[in-house]
Amino acid sequence: MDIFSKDTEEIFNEIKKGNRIILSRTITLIENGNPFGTEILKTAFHETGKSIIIGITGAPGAGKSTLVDKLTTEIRKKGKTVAIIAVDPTSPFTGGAILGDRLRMQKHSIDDGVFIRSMATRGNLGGLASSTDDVITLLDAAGFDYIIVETVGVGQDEIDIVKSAHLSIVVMVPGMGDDIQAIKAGIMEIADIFVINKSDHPGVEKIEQELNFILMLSGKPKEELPEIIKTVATSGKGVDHLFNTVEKRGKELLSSNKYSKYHKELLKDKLVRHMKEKLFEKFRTNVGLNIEEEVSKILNEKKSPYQIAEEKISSFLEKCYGD
Ligand SMILES: Nc1nc2c(ncn2[C@@H]2O[C@H](COP(=O)(O)OP(=O)(O)OP(=O)(O)O)[C@@H](O)[C@H]2O)c(=O)[nH]1
Ligand SMILES: [Mg+2]
Repeated sequence: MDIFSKDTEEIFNEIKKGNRIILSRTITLIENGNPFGTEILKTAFHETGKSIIIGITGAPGAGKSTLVDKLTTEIRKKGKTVAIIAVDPTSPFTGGAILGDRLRMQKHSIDDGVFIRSMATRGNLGGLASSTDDVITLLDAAGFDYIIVETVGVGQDEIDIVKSAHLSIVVMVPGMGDDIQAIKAGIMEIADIFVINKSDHPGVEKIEQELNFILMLSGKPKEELPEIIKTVATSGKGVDHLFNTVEKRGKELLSSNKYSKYHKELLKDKLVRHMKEKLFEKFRTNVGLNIEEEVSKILNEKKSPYQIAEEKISSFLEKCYGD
């Protein structure tokens, strides 16, 4: 089906009916910054605000996908649907995983209640966090009960992505040593749950102590600190506890006015981000901006970024208003 020959209502209806091909194509449009993707989002938007969005982040190979796979099984047992987005994966969704993992994920991929998608668009002008956020919007409107976003590492993009989740899970593994110090900035404030995965490996107590110590430094009362859950994702040990926590938080969220508060906060971010991006895009095309060229002017012609920014903005405004 040629998606461009349909109107946005028709497309969105297909998506709601569970047409996965149309859903995937729409996600591609959003990823590519195609304006038709935005048109579909405009139609879909009024049906958002119902999904529980879970962000899961951690070092490469920490076991995130294996955990997501196990959580998916638990979610499906409750008859709920789930969409999974693996953002910029270091390897295909099941990671460098053994064949067993791949087979397990295949089980989910033929399940109508599960939708899995990888996104690897780092470097796009709009930014990875921003296109991921729009894809979450679409999946929410599509009617998934849970949306799980898996990201690797803890850079600014990941923090931004995890920020647009209701519940953020940070996965660690024993033997991380000093890494725990390195990741504390930024991620500590946004984590709701810490998972110590691979707790079949030595060094679990050490990492737990370090984590507790760092959390204590925040000065928050104990009940406000994120929970620490130990798991062995491969065998499923501890995953039931993790799922119960996730489900409990999800139910609390949906039954309290917290959801609408969260939703409002996320909307503020979305609105500002969208305006910034649209404005910048207009500006960029209007003045024919070539970032590389401007940077070489700074380096070779002794121009400053401040001067160039001012000049470009003045010329943009002149073109807009003829001042
Ligand atoms: N021993 C042990 N191995 C595990 C555990 N969890 C995951 N693994 C293995 O660790 C490897 C990486 O697991 P993934 O689930 O792909 O990890 P990931 O964090 O998604 O990896 P990337 O997406 O590539 O960053 C696989 O071989 C898993 O089978 C665990 O609890 N214990
Ligand atoms: Mg993975």
